Amino acid sequence: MGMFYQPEIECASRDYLHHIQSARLIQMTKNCYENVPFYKKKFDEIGLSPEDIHSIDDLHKLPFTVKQDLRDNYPYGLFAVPKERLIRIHASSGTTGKQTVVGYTAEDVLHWAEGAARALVAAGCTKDDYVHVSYGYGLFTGGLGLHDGAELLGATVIPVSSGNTARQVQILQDFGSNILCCTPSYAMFIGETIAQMGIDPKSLAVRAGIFGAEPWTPEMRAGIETLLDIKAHDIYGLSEIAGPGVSYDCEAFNGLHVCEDYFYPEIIDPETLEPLPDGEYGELVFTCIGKEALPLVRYRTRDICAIHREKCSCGRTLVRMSKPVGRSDDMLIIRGVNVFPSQVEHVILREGYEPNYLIEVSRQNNLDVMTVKVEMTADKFTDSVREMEALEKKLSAAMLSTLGVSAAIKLVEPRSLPRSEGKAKRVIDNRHIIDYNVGEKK
Ligand code: DLL
Repeated sequence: MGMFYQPEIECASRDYLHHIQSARLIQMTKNCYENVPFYKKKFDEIGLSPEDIHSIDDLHKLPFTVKQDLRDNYPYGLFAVPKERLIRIHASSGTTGKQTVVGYTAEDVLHWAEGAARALVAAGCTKDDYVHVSYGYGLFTGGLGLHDGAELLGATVIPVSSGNTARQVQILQDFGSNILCCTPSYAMFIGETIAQMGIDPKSLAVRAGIFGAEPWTPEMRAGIETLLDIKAHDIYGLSEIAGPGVSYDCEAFNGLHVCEDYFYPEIIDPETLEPLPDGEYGELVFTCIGKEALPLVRYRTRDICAIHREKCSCGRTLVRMSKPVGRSDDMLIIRGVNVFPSQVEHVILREGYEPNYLIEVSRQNNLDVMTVKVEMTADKFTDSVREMEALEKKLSAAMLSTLGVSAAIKLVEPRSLPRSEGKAKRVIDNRHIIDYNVGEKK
């Protein structure tokens, strides 16, 4: 049996979990009703009073929340605490220019950090280890999430942040990093760089990695484990609920244990919105039963996965979710950054082009590459290669500043992109990492 950060919760009896989940849901419903006008209105509309919630089994009585609700109440409209109680703001991309803004009280950051610490310990991290964090620091939750988790555990954080791969490798070598935290695609890239530099991965002190923020396949896991000679653990999270650490892999690699003492999961059919039985694939929904600042009720993540409740050989009793196999919306994840086609369209229109475009995504050297083909407009048309390149560069810079991730722009002749007779096909994803077939068992 492995190690646990909080065995009293991670290995708790189901009865005990049910008890704390129920108490927290009751408290949360009250908090939402009294402090978030959006929820008061929603509950009133369906005739629901906080007194109708007696246990976690009443969860289905509550209404759903979607990303649009966060956008409509941008930036702080769904917060349930006064400003003075907040200690942190994070954000992630929305479908238009606006970000989804999330806030945390000190308690919220602590519970999130506990989730990240559980993930680290499940990957074999101890307080004597050096934790190398190559997730981006900033509004994105990856960097600070693992950072706080490692500090809470008493390990030593090396807050490298992302980028400059040669420097990452040097730090791995010189600082003796034991646990590597980054996106799986970046782990592959670091692994390849190590090979190219002629470094034997066995000469490094790294034992395990905590990789997430984007979908990755079992094949990729095998590739990373070989290239870096480590154990590759998955970690899942989303800013709206908490960052990394909402769920995590244990040594059984048998699905990700959900921190359901704070983030209660359900699987629903994305069409009918009805709950689905365990083991069936559908949309993952979370209720932040223990969160003070942003207590989202039945938040639809759009991630497609299944939940399993059989006992895990690691000893944890927390339910397990499968790796997300797809999404029920059109969000793309490019090098860990969430990108909606509508954001790309927004930039194209703002820069004076027509909405005739095609987004192509591929994997080169294990890194995602996004190319956006955009049709020239009559007024911008030019024969000069130099002028074309200048236009492409300008549009590319506009994409980078809005999306937070680079996109190569290819201006093409007017009316050269395929027209559709129905729904326009805007995205060609050649990575084939995730399977969009909702409801299919994998
Ligand atoms: O990606 C938080 C995070 C940071 C998780 C670092 C893990 C590690 P967002 O930017 O809000 O938050 O993106 C959340 O990313 O709804 C999933 O679609 C996807 N995602 C996150 N982790 C995984 C994973 C962070 N392990 C969205 N596997 C989620 C597959 C993942 N998809």
